[in-house]
Amino acid sequence: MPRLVYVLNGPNLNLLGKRQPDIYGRETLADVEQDCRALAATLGLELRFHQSNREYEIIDWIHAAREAAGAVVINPAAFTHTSVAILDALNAFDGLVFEVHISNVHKREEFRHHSFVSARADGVIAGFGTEGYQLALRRVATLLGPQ
Ligand code: DHK
Repeated sequence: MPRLVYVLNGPNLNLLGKRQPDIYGRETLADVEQDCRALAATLGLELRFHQSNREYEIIDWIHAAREAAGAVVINPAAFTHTSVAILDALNAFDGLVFEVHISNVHKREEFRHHSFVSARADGVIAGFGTEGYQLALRRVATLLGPQ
């Protein structure tokens, strides 16, 4: 399987580090990307790292991953709880899918307890802060095997 991984981030994550830092922490998305790229280099993974507030862009990136990537690591943010369209796109992708939430969504409002994406995900990480992205990348590397 290709060692290319799409790391996709949904709405409002562009404000990471500034919005509700008590819940999401003080690291920015640029910090997360930097940490992911440093780790990916040690794991022999190539990354495409994206964020959008628009559902269709996330769907288009998942479609692009179909042809090229071995895994998608996705924090769909609020689309987690609403988007059948992102679930359908992920169902059209044959590689590994890991769902990441920075916060522990199960400890929060009830509307955050349901995820459409979990029906497709090979694993779900919630409540590990931004470290969750790195845990997901480590799992991808484990499952893809040595370079
Ligand atoms: C991020 C969001 O923006 C919320 O809409 C989700 C998720 C939780 C997170 O914890 O990363 O409910």
